[in-house]
Formats: sequence, structure tokens, C-alpha cells
Amino acid sequence: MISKNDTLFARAQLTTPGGVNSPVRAFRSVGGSPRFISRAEGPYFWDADDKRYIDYIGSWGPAILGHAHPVVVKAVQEAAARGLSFGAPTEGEIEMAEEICRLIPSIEQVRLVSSGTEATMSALRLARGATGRDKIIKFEGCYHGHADSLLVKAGSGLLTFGHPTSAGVPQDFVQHTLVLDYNNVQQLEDTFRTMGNEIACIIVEPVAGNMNLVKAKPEFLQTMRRLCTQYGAILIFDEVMSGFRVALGGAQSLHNIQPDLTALGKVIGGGLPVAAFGGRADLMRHLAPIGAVYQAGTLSGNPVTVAAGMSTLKLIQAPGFYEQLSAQTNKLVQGLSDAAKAAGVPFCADAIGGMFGIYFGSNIPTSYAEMLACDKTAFNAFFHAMLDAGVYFAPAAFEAGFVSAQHDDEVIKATVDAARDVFAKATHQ
Ligand code: KE4
Repeated sequence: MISKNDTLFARAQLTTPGGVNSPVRAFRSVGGSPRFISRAEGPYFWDADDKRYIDYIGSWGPAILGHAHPVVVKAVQEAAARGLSFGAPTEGEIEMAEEICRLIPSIEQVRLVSSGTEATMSALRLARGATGRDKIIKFEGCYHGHADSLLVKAGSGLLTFGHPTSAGVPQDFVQHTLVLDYNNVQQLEDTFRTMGNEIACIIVEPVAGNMNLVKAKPEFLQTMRRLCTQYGAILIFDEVMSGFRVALGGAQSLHNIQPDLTALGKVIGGGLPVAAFGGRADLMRHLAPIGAVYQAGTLSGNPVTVAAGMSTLKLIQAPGFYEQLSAQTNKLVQGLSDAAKAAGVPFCADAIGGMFGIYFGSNIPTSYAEMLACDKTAFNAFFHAMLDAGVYFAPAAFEAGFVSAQHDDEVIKATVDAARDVFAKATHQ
């Protein structure tokens, strides 16, 4: 029987490049046809053939509560019934801004936008406008969305496709973008020593999730903070993925480091398109309409998306939410590691909050180069075997995974049991 996923994929490619609206969904890195999802609830979603999967993508981070949380759905329905969009300010946007500023102390003022790309692109422009400098520093393997000056040896889809610089980005758009090695402290010191007074900003994922999960070493972030302060550069934490995912206060709360600007997204929209950038009030004052740095958006702060975001932000503040989320994520990675070890498969895994990484190699990677050395072929075989078993991991070796509050012990056990069978079969082939 032909899978309806295959039929839909063939049809989708007639009208949409690659048949998808975002490249990583196309399964090009792992091969085969993507699954077209028909519905989702809690830790599960169902494809076009009505096959159920345990979902470890969670919409690439937003679904931290589990899919179709009844409180969030109700908030969206009630907001929608009052009108979908006004293009005028609403009280809900004030409440959302106040909540973000309360939860992330480094954010004194914040502006809502509709995607993580918009958030980081706007933060970069603000940093350049506020400092009058052009050069920016990013790190190889990190992905900050698809703004031109950031598509330079980016991670995520580009890394997965194996061509680290995007076509269509003129060379003079990237001449000011310095790409350094993640977790390389000496290189940071050397770069600032030679051109620190030309640097507008550093943008960094304080927990990297777009070359798979790679944790920043504390001294890496501490050095960044010190150098930016010393040379008058802006430190931007891109917490689009890590914000409200690794801890209620984001990665910055775990490292106790105050960036000058923070980009947020994913969880803060609860699955609807909400992102944000914010930070020091003296920087945010450079933004139009009061300042000279232009930034705008027709649907920024949209009332229906803000309703989803606000109800999500309230629910993740429940007592013990992150302790429980971390406990479940740790059970998953420990279970997978034990299963691989029992089968003699070179495998390891890491976790932080509700985010995890799985690596087909002997050591947890601490850099982009170490990540590239992991066995992608082994990952792809594991991905498909688990998909057949009804477990959906990220369809690319260079992506992190996500656990929701609905991934209970039964769900984790089912995942680990399936992995045990897959690893056992892999070693008997
Ligand atoms: P969006 O423009 O896709 O909303 O956000 C861009 C972005 C910015 N910063 C970080 C740290 C991010 O992880 C992202 C987007 N993450 C990818 C997942 N690897 C989104 C998945 C996709 O591109 O479809």
C-alpha cells in the first residue's frame, strides 16, 4: 500500500520547493519521505496514515507543555473570537512584555516579533546602530535564523545540507561577520585584542542546539561577557531555543551572566509565531519610533499569538515544572545510553533542562569539529529504525531533541524499549 505521506510529499513538491516550508522538515539529511502530521496531542502526533509517534521534536522546541494543551487551546479560541489582528496596540502585549521582563531580569525592555530570525536580525541591527560599529562575531555551528549576515557557516539546515554558506548572500553582506570556534576561549581573546574596538556585538547560542546539543563552557561565556564590557561591544544571547527550555530564566540564569540583549522565540509562543528581542533599556531606546534604528512588523504582538504565549508562560511557572522536565529528559538520555552500552554501540547522550542531544560516538562533543566527527550514517539508520518503531527524533544528526511535560515514565520507557531492540538488531546485522 502506498503511504499517504508519500502521496502528499509528491503533491507538495509540485507547488512548494522541496515540498516543505522549512528545509529541515524535508528529511534530506536522513533520506526517505517526511511524515505529514495530521494531529497531535500531549507527547504524540499522528501522520497521514494515522500512525502514532512519540514526538521528540515538539515543533523544534515550542511544545514544552505537550501538544494541544487544553488551557492554551482555550486561550487561543477565546482570543480568536475577539478578532484575529488589529494592527494597533493591545493590553495583552503589555502583559506579555511585563511577564518577559519579570522572568528574564536582563531584559528591561522588549519588543515582540513573529520569528526567531526577526528577533536576532533586529538585535543585530540594534547593536550596530547603538555602537556605530559594523563587525559581528558568531560561532561556527550556531544558527540564528536566515538573516543574510548570519548565514555564514551557519548550523541547523545549512550544516545538515553540508554547504556552510548560503547561495544568494552577497560577499559584502558577510564581510563584517567573523565566524569563530564555539568554546574556543583563546580565539575570542585574540580576536578582541586585535579588533575589539571594531566589534559591534557577539551573538551566541548560550546552549548550542543547531549543531546538535553542545553546552557552552562557563569560561567561554564569562570571557565573552568580560570582553564585551571591556571593549564596548554588545553581548547578544540567542535564547530562541534555550529560553524557557533549559530553565525558567533561560541559559543566562544557569550561567548567572547578564547579556546586553536576548533573543527569544519558540516556547514564548507556545507553538504560535511569537518571538522577541530585548535587554538594556538604554539600548532599546535606539529603536523606532523613539530612536534611529528601524524595526517593524505587521503581526508583531498579534493578540491570538500573545494569548498562546501568555498561557504557556503561566503554565511553565508551575512549582517543580523544570525539575520534573529535567528529570524526564535525564531518564531518556540515561535509558538510551544504557541500551546502547548493552549492545556495544558507540553512543552517548547529553541533556540540559528539557533539551537533549544523542551522538553516535564515544564522547559528548564540545565543539563543532567534534560534532562533525560523530557517525552520521549510524544516526540515520537509528533515526529510521526508531521512526518505524513509532518514535520521532529530529530528522538530522545536527539537531537537538525536546521533551515535553507530557513525556511521562510510560512514554520514556516505551522509547527506551524501542531503542534497546534497535541497538540489538544493529549489532547483529
Ligand atoms: P525561526 O526564524 O526559525 O523562528 O528561528 C530561527 C532561530 C534562531 N535562533 C535559534 C537558536 C534557533 O534555533 C532558530 C531556529 N531553530 C531551528 C531548529 N534547528 C528551526 C527549525 C527550522 O528551521 O525549521
